[in-house]
Amino acid sequence: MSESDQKDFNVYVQDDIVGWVRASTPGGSSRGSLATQGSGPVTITTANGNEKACKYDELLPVSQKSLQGLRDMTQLEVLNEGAIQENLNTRYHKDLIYTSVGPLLIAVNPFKSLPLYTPEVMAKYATKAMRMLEEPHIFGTAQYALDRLNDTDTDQAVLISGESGAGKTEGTKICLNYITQISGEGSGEGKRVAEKIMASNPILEAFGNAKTTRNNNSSRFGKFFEIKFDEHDKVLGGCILKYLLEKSRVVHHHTSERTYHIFYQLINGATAEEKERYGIKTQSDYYYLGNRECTDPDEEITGEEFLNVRKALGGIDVTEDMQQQIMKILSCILTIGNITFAVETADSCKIVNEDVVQKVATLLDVDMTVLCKALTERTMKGRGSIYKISLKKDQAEDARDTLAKELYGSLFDWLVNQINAQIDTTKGKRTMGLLDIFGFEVFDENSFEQLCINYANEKLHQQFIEYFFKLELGEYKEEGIDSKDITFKDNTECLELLEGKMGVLDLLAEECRIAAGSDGNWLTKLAQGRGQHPNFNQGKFDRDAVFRIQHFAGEVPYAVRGFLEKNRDTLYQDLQLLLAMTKNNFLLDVLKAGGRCDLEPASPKAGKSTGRNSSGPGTGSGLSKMVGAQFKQQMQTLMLKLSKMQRHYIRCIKPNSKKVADDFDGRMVLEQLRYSGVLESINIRQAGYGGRCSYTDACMIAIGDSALDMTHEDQYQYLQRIMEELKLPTAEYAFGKTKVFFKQPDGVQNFAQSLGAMVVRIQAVMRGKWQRM
Ligand code: AD9
Ligand code: MG
Repeated sequence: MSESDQKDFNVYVQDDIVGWVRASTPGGSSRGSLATQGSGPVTITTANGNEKACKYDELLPVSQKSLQGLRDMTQLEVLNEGAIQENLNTRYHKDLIYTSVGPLLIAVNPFKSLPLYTPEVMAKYATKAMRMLEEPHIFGTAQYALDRLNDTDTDQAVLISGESGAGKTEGTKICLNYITQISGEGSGEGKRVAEKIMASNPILEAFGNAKTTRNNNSSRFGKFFEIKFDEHDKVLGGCILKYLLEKSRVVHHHTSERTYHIFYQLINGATAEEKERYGIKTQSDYYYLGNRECTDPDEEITGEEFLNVRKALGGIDVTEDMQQQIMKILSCILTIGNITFAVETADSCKIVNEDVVQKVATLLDVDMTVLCKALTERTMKGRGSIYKISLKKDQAEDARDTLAKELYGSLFDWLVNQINAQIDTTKGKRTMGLLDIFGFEVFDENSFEQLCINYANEKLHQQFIEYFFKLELGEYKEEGIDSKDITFKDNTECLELLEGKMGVLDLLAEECRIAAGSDGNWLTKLAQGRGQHPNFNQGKFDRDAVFRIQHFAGEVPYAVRGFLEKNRDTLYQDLQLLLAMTKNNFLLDVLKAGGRCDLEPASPKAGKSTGRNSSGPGTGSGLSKMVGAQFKQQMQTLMLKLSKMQRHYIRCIKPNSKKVADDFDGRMVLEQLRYSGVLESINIRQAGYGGRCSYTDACMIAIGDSALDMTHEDQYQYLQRIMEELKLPTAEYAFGKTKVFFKQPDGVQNFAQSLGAMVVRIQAVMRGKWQRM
């Protein structure tokens, strides 16, 4: 490789290939040849003959090895975003969807079925020696975590992240399947639990997933699956923690999206008798299903899917009787959506279709008159008195939708509890966690849900940074290795803005406690208190007010409208009391699971009363859970848990937005690599030392067990002489206090292999020359 204009341009030239145009230039990055020379603007001719204008300093050196598609990208001779994208691209087109970057696994969604998960492949990764030689694989990561569980007695966590449709849930299932197959057999109990854990998947997907524009099977909640092992490393039990189910989808979805799969499964799969019993109609009869027939063949749901879900429910001991009750609740939710209201006076409304309300009352097993009142009136508490106000049409519609969302949210919680009751154990000795949680999101319009999701991603990113960077630097420091040039981007400032004292979430909770609180007032306070924060950008202050937050993955504009209501998640007392009146014990159990069984009048749960909130329409008669505060608490608990675990990261990448096979959109991939911190982790690995081992281990490789008899000083002397003999450039290695560090040592998983290669050289040296040393 010749180098040209190195001094000025830092661009490699081989033949006519000069480098990369950065992805930020229109069209994304691509290999190209230089059409014009110069220090300023130049023209690049790309492989497909197109010409691109760019600046010389926008060019990046090309990697020749990236065209080979290396398994571990830390071995690329040039590590930059172009090389990484090309390496992934090369592998993707060979159906090699897994690639490592040191300890990190990147998984590119193939959007097609590959023979990668057969029992034969599984068996290969279950053997340590074999695994080292195999291609990177999610089984490899799962097995490595299992090995660490055995060897170190430390709880392990596999953290799977990526944007919607990138393959997190599929990846989680593949991991779960592997773990339960490898560690689930043996005792009868282990097998039983493993089966139940696997049965939970179709249930969670039916009730928690829906078709969105980005993913036909999008999970609308986050989950952390904990698998517990006994002292023989066999699966003993487990537990699912769920985060933020998107309840609003029950009552509203975009026309090109759908609500939860279970509703369509019910309609297509219930028997004629069940349909008759619970008044189940067809898709076009329900407002919550968009009042439309299924026209897209992709969307067709067969009755068989419902049978599968029912079978899975049976697998976690949801009896036939309970299943009937679940169908009744689902039918009730759909029927609730069909209740309509008409304006009566400026301040009141009336129910248009009482026959529908009657059906709902029957399905809920409550009194029809009480139901009508709960939908059209609200009980308020004033200074010492209780009175009723009429609801306007839109308020009544809100009350109706809240009822539906509440029932569905509680049903989902009940199902999770039911799964947990079947698999939970107090006996587990060690734990392996699997996290499948929403990736960073930015839409045209971003609301409270995106704020929570992006906050969760900031928390995870912080741990990721800590794991990769702070540990890395910490080790250099401990070993006395110079690391002054190694820097990394930290996101503590953004987190401080979001979760810190009087930060975004604090101020939101504060505003929600005020009866006259409003989205606009919250924004004003936010701008007053946090206007100077480097990650806060004040946007518009009009009706569609927005503010912007600079997240680690980019700036996101949030539209403030609806934040307070979503954060309060209030179930008004009238509706609570109505539900409490049901004669249906199963429904009562479900409501309890949803945490709405506290029927003391008007006692906001999370939002401790400030005395200001007892009379207004905002929170006056509701049970407020303060979603944001709860989520913050959940995240903090999760992070604490994860911080005590050894973590393994899998970054899922969506190769194109069309959701099709064999289509690699380089620009989209790069964006995700940047969001997920992969580029940063590569930078630090390249800047530092990729591999290391203790003096003792290094000596043992060379002379076997007799190394154990050597003093530390002798080991150091010995290794120094070997390095000299091998004529390794001094920039290639460094001696720490207890370890020797290698600049290009191939990442942790290939470490042993590369040492093996070194041994051959060391032994050759020793055979010939050691005597003379
Ligand atoms: V979301 O945030 O829940 O919307 P996920 O979970 O990241 O998203 P999911 O796992 O559901 O994405 O994957 C989306 C689709 O990609 C799946 O339905 C499959 O059709 C496809 N997929 C994902 N991973 C694989 C795989 N390893 N092999 C084949 C896959 N297809
Ligand atoms: Mg998912």
